[in-house]
Amino acid sequence: MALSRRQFLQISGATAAGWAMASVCPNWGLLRAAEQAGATARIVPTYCEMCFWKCGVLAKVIDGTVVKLEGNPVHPHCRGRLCGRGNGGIGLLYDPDRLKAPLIRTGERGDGKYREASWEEALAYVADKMQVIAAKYGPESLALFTHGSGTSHFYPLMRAFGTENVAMPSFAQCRGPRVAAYDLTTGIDIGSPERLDMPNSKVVVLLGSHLGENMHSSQVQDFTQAIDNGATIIVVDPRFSTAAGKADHWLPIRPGTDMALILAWIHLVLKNGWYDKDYVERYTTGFEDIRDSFDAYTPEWAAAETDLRPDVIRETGRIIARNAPAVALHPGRHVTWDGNDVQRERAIIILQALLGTWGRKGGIFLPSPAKLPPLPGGKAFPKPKRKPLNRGDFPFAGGEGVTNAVRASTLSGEPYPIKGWFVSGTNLLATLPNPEETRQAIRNLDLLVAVDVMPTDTVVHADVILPECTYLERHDAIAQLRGRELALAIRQPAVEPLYNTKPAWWIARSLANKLGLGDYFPWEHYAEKLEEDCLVWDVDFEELKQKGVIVFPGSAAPYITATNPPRFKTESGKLQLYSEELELEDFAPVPEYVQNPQPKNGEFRLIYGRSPVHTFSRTVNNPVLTELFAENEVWLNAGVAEEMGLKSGALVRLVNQDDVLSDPVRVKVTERIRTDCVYLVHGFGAKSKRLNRAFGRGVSDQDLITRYAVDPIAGTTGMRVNFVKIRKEA
Ligand SMILES: Nc1nc2c(c(=O)[nH]1)N[C@H]1C(S)=C(S)[C@@H](COP(=O)(O)OP(=O)(O)OC[C@H]3O[C@@H](n4cnc5c(=O)[nH]c(N)nc54)[C@H](O)[C@@H]3O)O[C@H]1N2
Ligand SMILES: Nc1nc2c(c(=O)[nH]1)N[C@H]1C(S)=C(S)[C@@H](COP(=O)(O)OP(=O)(O)OC[C@H]3O[C@@H](n4cnc5c(=O)[nH]c(N)nc54)[C@H](O)[C@@H]3O)O[C@H]1N2
Ligand code: SF4
Ligand SMILES: [Mo]
Repeated sequence: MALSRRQFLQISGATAAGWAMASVCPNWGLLRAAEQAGATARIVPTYCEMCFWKCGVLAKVIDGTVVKLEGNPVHPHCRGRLCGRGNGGIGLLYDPDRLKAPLIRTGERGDGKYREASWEEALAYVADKMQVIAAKYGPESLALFTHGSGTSHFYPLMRAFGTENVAMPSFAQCRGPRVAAYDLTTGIDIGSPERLDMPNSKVVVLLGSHLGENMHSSQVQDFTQAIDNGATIIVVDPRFSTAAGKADHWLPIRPGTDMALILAWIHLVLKNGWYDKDYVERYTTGFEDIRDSFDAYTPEWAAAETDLRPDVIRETGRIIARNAPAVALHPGRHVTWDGNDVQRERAIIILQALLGTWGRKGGIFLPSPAKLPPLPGGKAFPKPKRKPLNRGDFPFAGGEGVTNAVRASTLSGEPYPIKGWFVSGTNLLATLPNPEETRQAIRNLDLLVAVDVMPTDTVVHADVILPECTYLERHDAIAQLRGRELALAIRQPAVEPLYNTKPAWWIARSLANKLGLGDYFPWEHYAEKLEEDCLVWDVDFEELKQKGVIVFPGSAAPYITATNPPRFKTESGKLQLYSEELELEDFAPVPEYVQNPQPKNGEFRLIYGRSPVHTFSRTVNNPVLTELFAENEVWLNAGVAEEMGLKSGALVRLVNQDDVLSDPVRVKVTERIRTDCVYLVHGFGAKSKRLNRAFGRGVSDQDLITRYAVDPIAGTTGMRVNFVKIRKEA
């Protein structure tokens, strides 16, 4: 092999090449000149917010300018290696299009007309409108949409104000079904990072989960190590993903049919007695109730659903079972696919359990049992008079809230109206399915506040824009990292905030003061609170500031032993194969197959995923990262393209089942995708003209996602249920 499989996935290698190309970044020259002049850089450890993996960053600062970002070698989430996006954080810091001052809207919502305001005026405006809404409709009529580190500042502000309506796309459009399924089945979350013991696995199974494009630093390193160790890699994906390129078995499944494959694997494990009898006996409940439920799901049956060969299903099932428990069967992260997502996740967990992988080497390791002393609770929040709407009617929606339920109440006014949205760190128009519904909901609002770093599509609809400084310019909560070991990591400023921007803690506290809620933020500067937290935890704050991360030695207990059993937090204390909780709510207690609609003639299912150098819509204007990947293309199967007379680079538009027409987009003709779907990298197609680099580049998958399938158990939205036709552009 000319290029080892390891090199292909290498994180820093590709990034370094990218950086060399990225002449747009002025700081290379600066760094070189400074180094030649003998200047030494100040190193400030912090953690990354280019995505939510929270890698440890060492920021090199010369003369008040951040010149380079490197991975912190002792940080468990990156082990010294940042991904391309992490390195590209400088591009965010010095992006000339950043939000620079508080803005108050002067034109219509969405037309982008604003005037600059002082912080005093902008915050007074927000506080006043919040109080008007509370007086007229009650404080519950204000909702928070949030993603990322701002949550720890704005959540207490909202609760203090009297509303529990908090909703997160990272639940409802992402991990929600997985959270609900693990909660119902094991009572323990699989964690972020997911606790897969890939470096010790003999088999790694990825359903979707396009690792290598989905670029989470330590996870990609673990996957690479599994490959290097000679683990058998099984990748199930309708597209020949980067991970499929490393796989021993690529299963190009018909989209929307993964449940059939998983059920067939369970069928094989049960029929052939390949399950771990001792493990099932000791650690699970309900085996007798489920054992006959999978009889009908034969490989032949699944083959017809999945378009995979029955012998391939059998062979991969056998490989998985033979190598158990050292099997890392990835539950996925973005799992809102088709609306039956909690049940699909349940099926994965049942298979993990039958193979005895939970708590076993090479499977799923156990979280660090180490405990930190609890932080003092602070002043109690008032109890809202009305029931929060953020869970809708979904019994297992979870505390992170269902975005669509809040949007629905904003649209209908039922059971009570939501009149104000406070949006922090999420670009709802690019993130929630059916953006037209989002725009309509926004029209119903009396107040839309956006806290952001960039003038995104959602931000330019806000009445008041509060510009946050970037993660390289601020403090945030200390990250508690619970992987194999317990660790703490600090977010602290590498440089002072540029322009007239402020950290979220300052914005939340200042607003609280204006609202008479200052008691909930009993400190002057957030650094004081971090220091107090460290006192409670008996951690040396100075050491944390200096090292960036403190790992608690001896805090790991990854595998089941006689003295270290798995501590499932279910009613039975065991892993619940059969779910009585689901049964009580009239849901199937054992996962069942539900057929999803398939494309009609001339249609393709719209599927989407990640570019390794972008994070959703948040990096599409980044000067460094756009140099590496400027716009998305639509992947189209080569055979289909030939039939249609389309060549790579041709301009087309996509039109969906509801006649929504995309902007023009270039075709990428490839053998690497099935004939029944087309693929887009998510996040492109920005409409905000204030994003000079991103405006008009690529197309938005979200605009074409007018349909979504709500999971009846968790209220999350499956978004891979849309079909498009291809229209040639003249
Ligand atoms: N570079 C980068 N990395 C990221 C992120 C980012 O924005 N940028 N975001 C992070 C976040 S928050 C998340 S949640 C994760 C998301 O990343 P994943 O959890 O990996 O997301 P998936 O939707 O599982 O993966 C997309 C893959 O699913 C395939 N696919 C589409 N339909 C089907 C199907 O029906 N069956 C199967 N088996 N495969 C299908 C697509 O072809 C694509 O390869 O990525 C994380 N990592
Ligand atoms: N069609 C489709 N929809 C999806 C997905 C998909 O793949 N396809 N992925 C889903 C998934 S997995 C997830 S997790 C969600 C993610 O959804 P979002 O979190 O909404 O993702 P982004 O588009 O990155 O929006 C992040 C926003 O935060 C802003 N921001 C960045 N840094 C900061 C900061 O430091 N402070 C503040 N205040 N703001 C900041 C950015 O400018 C941007 O406006 O989207 C979901 N929606
Ligand atoms: S995976 Fe990349 S973007 Fe995400 S936190 Fe780590 S370095 Fe930052
Ligand atoms: Mo996500």
